[in-house]
Amino acid sequence: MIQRFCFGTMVPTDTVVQSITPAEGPVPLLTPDGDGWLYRMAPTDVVYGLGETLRGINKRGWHYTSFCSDDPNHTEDKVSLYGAHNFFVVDGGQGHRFGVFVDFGGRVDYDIGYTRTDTLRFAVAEPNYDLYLITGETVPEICTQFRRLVGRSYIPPRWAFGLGQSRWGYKNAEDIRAVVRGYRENHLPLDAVYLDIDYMQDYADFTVNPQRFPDLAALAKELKAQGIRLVPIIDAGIKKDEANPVCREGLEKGYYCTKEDGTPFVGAVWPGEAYFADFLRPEVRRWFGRQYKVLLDAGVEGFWNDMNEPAIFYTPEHLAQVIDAIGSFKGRKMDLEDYFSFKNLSGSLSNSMQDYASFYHEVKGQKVRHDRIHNLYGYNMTRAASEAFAELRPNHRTLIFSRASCIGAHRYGGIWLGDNNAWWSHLLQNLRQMPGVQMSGFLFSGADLSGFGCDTTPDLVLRWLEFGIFTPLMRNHSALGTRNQEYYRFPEHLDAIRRMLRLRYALLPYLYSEFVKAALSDGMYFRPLAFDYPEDPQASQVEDQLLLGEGLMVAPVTTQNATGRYVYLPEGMKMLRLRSVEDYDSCLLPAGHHYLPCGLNEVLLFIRPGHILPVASPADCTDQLDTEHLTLWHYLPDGPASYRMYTDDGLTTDYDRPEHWRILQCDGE
Ligand code: MIG
Repeated sequence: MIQRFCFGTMVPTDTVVQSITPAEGPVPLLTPDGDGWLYRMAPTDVVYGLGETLRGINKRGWHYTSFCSDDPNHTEDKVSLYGAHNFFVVDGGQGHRFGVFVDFGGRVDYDIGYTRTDTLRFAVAEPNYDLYLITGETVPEICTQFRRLVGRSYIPPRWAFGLGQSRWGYKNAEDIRAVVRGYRENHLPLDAVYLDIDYMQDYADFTVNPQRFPDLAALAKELKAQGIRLVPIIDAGIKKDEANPVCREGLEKGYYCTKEDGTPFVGAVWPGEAYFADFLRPEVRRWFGRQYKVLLDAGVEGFWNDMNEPAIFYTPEHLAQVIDAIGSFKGRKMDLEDYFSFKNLSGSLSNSMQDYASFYHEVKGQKVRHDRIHNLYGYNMTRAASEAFAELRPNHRTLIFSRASCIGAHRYGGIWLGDNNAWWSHLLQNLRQMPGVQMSGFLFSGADLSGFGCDTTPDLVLRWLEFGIFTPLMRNHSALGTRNQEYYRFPEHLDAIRRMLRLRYALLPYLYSEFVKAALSDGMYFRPLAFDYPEDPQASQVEDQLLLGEGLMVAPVTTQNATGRYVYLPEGMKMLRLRSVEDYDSCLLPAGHHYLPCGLNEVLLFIRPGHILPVASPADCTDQLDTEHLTLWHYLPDGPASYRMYTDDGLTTDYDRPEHWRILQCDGE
């Protein structure tokens, strides 16, 4: 059951798609407490959700803030990342399970047993929001009710499930060709190469640098012939340059966010001083979205939207203040206090609350200050692109995923988890972040494999890949200046890497089917163990394994130098220890704890009883995948069963046609 409680007059978020009559009277389960709500947790209560946040699958024991933030240092002390996902579920066992969704575009703070171990408290920045309380028998059922409330998740084209190679630093067409050669010459599968900001002319959106990429359309065509797509980045800020027709049109039509005095707001990002389109207005979304056409016309079929929290390096006003303040230290004798405030001055420039409170949007005719709807910005940038794709290429899927997001954006695109580091702890963090983002509807998601920042190591590349082959978005991406980490750069592990990549492609019939099932049924592709084994108290303790689709469990090794790991099995399963799709050993394991050896070139995969896994022959790209001739892996202790497999052209949007489903029978022999 879903109950809706309305407070004040909220700025519309367009997140909820069902109309629910507001309930009267007190909110059950929660106690009002000033600007927020309290819930007293029992010692065994587990809290799931809050989307893209750090720390555990169980969110207890820390505090979190929903306020989309560009912070490239994902350390344990941080409270916000790029997404703002205000949905969580309290699992207090049978009869004590409920979900909460705060429908609000501004800041929300959560204290989940941080101040007091037994107390959950959340507070909303202003008294204008809708609160949804969802009760149900099981956690998955509560999550599904929530997802119905907010609408069906985005489904990307099938090729987006292939490997993508990215790096901030590919400068020109030759760099891109070299990457493709590196993959193809080494017989490594690949479906996409990403273009980071250097493809643009002076970092201006919707331009292509003619020296570096003299003929993007020809390049796209040349790569497509090898089964590879180009995926360019689009940044939120529009370069301030009146010679640029896009910039000029936005100015003429008054499409940019404005300052108090009504003039366009300017903030500096990669293109230098930039304007920020007011994506909350439908006509602005339509205008911005249509700009993607110039790249679509060049044969591009996918995009990633960046810097849309929005990230702002500085504003001219704030910069002038800081320069003045720094200047005031000249000739003065500094005491320590002065020294520290001096030192902090330049650091205070980026992504500052002062700047976020200095510009305005127009929402349904009303002037609204940015910080009140901050979390809707990236959401509506992605929506702009997605709405335009639907118009420009009707019935066609275009890949789009974003850095900033808010629930609602899950209908329009996927997300990636932003600037992680090449740290073992971030491999584990990647796993732990998946259930939260999936609960919020972002099924198409994944982290930068091998790590974005810092120099990676060959063993981390391989171990991260051994988890990455299961994530819907599988993209290797790295920052400027870090060690090169394309999969062909590690001769020592080339064979193992090739086998792992080929394994991903072989598993695609299952991975793609389970993804589409999750999208069409408002379910989850990745789930914590306790979602399916609610009666097992051990299951909720597991923070380093996930259920994948209906029939599998994954348990990656996330520790450097480990040659195996402990795995918890809530029930007996068949374990596959895979070196490749052709080379593996398997055994039946009873429920309980097991220490399982797993060499650097191996991955552990568990088939749940009664389940079947269709496996294809590996291919060099998704377009070449043969989904007709399949091998069925299975664990059928109770006799024959069948698998419902989803296949379609991978490109059009009529997902609901019954002929897309095939029933694969298996007698268990
Ligand atoms: O300020 O475009 O998260 O993936 O490579 C950094 C350069 C801007 C941040 C993104 C990252 C991307 C980088 N961008």
